[in-house]
Amino acid sequence: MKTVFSPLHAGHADTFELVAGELVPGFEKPSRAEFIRARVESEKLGDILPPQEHDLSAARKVHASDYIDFLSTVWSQWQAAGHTGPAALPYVWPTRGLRADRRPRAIEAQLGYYSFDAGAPFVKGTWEAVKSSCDVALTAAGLVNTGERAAFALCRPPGHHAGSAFMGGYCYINNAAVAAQWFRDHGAARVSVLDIDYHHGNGTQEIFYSRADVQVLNLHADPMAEYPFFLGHADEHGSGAGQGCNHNYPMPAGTAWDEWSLALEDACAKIGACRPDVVVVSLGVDTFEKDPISRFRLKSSDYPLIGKRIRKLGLPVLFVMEGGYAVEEIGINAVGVLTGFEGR
Ligand code: OKP
Ligand code: ZN
Repeated sequence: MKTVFSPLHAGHADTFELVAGELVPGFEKPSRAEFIRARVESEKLGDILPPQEHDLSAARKVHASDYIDFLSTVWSQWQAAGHTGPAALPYVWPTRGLRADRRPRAIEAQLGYYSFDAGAPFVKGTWEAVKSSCDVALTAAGLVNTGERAAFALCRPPGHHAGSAFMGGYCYINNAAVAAQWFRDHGAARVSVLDIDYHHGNGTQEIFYSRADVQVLNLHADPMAEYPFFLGHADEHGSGAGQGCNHNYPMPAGTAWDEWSLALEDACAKIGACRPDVVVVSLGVDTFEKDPISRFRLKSSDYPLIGKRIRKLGLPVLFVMEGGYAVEEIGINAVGVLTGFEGR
C-alpha cells in the first residue's frame, strides 16, 4: 500500500503542554512521524508519496469557515500582539455562564473561543504542518478513490479531537473527517469512520452526529476516567437523521486484546450492516501497553490482527494516522496494522 507523507509536519515542534500543573515538552512530537516513515521504508510497505496541495474548500466542508481562517492566522496574530512565550496557548474559555455569542478581538480570547482545552499549542510552523496533514489525508483519499484497495495517510498533527469549530488534544483540522466528507463528495453514498485511537474521537463524533451518511464508531478509554472526559459514552447514538449511526465502545483501564478485540468485532459487524462504500480508519496506536500517556495493554503482536480484521470487511480503506506516543515502537505498531491488512 502507498503512504502519503509531508516533511512539513516537522515545523510543528518544540510544543508544550500542561501535565499535572506543570508545563512540559509536548508528547505529540516530530519524531513520531519520522519513526513511522522509517518503518514504512524498512518494511517495504510501498511507495511514499508527497501530498498534492489542496485549497481549503474540503476542510471548510466539515469545519466552520471562520475557524479555518482563525487557524491560518493564529501565529501572525500572536506575534502582532507582541507575545514572546514559546507557544500560543489558550487560558480562558466561554464556558457556562459566559457569552459565546460574540468573539473578542484579542488573540488570547480567540484561542479559547476556538478550543475545548489547552492541548493544541501553536508555534511558528504549526499552520503549515496542519495544512500539510490535511493535504496528506486528501491525497491518500484520492488514491483510494482511483482504485487502490487501501492507502496510508501518515498525518501529523493528528485530527480526531478537532470539531467543526474547535481544536484540542493535539488536533486542529480533523483529517479523517475531511477525508470522509471528501469521499461523500466524490461518489461514496455512505462512509464509515472507525476510530481505534485510545482516546475518544470527540471531534469526529461531533461533526457527523446528526448525519446518516457517515457512520462513526469509536473504541476508546472510558471518558469517566480518561481524556477527553466530556464525550464518548455508550449512550451517544446520534441525533435526528443520524440516530443509530454513532457507536461508542468505552473500555476500562487495563483493557487488553481479549476484550478490545470483542469491541472491534462488534464494530466491524456494524460497519458490515451499514454497507459503506469506503472505510476511514482513525489509526491511533496509543492503545499500546507501553504508551506513556495511556492505560490499555495491546501488544505489538496484536496490531497486525487489527489490520487482518479490517481487511475482512472487504471494503476500500483509508488509514489516517492519529495518536501513539511510545515513539520507539510507534512505527512497529502502526505499520503492523498495515502489513496485517496486507496479509503479511
Ligand atoms: C490525542 B490523541 C494533559 C493530558 C492531556 C491529551 C491527550 C490527547 C491525545 N496534557 N492529554 O487522541 O492521541
Ligand atoms: Zn489518542
